[in-house]
Amino acid sequence: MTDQAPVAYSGPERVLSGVQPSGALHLGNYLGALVKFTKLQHEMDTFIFVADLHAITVWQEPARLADQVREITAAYLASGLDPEKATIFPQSAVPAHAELAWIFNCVARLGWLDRMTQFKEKSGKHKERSSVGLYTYPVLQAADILLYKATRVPVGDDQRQHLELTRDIAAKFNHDFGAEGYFPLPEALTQGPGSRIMSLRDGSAKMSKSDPSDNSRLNLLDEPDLIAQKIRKAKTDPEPLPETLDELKGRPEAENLIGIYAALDGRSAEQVLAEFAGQGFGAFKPKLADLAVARLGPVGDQMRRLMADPAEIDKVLARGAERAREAAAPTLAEVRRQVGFWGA
Ligand code: AQP
Repeated sequence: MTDQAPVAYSGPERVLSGVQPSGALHLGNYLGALVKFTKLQHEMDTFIFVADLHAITVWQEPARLADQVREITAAYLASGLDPEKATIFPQSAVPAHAELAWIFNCVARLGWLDRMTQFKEKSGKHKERSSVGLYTYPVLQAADILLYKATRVPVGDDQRQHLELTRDIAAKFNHDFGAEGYFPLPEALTQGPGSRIMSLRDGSAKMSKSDPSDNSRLNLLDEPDLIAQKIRKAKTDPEPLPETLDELKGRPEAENLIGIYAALDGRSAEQVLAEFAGQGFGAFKPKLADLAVARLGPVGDQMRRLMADPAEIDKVLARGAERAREAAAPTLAEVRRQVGFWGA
């Protein structure tokens, strides 16, 4: 170990992210992740995986898992990811993720993981019954990212703390193994109006796949009637919409619906308020429903078309897995050498 100042990473910019095949994709996943992936693929080398190793940190029905992987892939393609531009692959098809995660388990400190709020939320009151995988989930996430030396990670706001942990692991690995500048310290791309979509039933809770109430979320595969019905039933308050964002403070449900409108329409929340100020939710909700149906309807339709031909999806995944294995191999070989493994 040395006391010299860290050397900055000087490799190319690369994007990496993924979504777990652990249930129906919703508007939060779409705006917080998928839309960003699609944009970034035109700007730099992009790796997007289906996080099946992460998904099994909680029980997944074995007979359904492969189909769930195909469904997420269909959502990627329907959102505009192009397999000629982005490398799209199942995480479990690249064993180097798990191997690097083990090495990082030996770099990360227990105290770092003890601070992770997502584990606390997901394990709830029965921490001792959670899988060990759920606890070390963010270490696997660090391996996913650093295996490809990704510098940009488009994720929802809820992942910010995990990205900080990835940076800590990268810095400690670089320092401990005398490999300053070897791993980049990746940046979480959490900006943008869609980065924190809240439940339609409770403006203080994240829209989430695991919320028991289906009315809390808009799923990408919901039919137009259901989308409109869920928006009609969304919790609100009796006040009309104000002119400024400041006046929305303390009205989480109203703030969320304005944020959703803005994100779906590619506008700022201020611009949306300028249009609807003074109006009540009776006027605003039908407009929001029309917009949501216009944006999500075609994505759902395209997903259904793609899912009708699983063999085509499998071809995309197999090609992507081959490319990902090739990209991952040099990093893992170098890390094995840095750690000092026999034969490396
Ligand atoms: N509500 C959200 N708003 C914005 N972004 C969100 N993401 C998730 N929920 C929201 C982002 O979607 C990406 C994929 O998420 P994931 O499936 O890998 O994990 P997750 O965060 O656990 O997703 P869910 O839907 O909330 O599932 P559960 O119910 O299991 O917790 C990530 O980039 C995430 O930030």
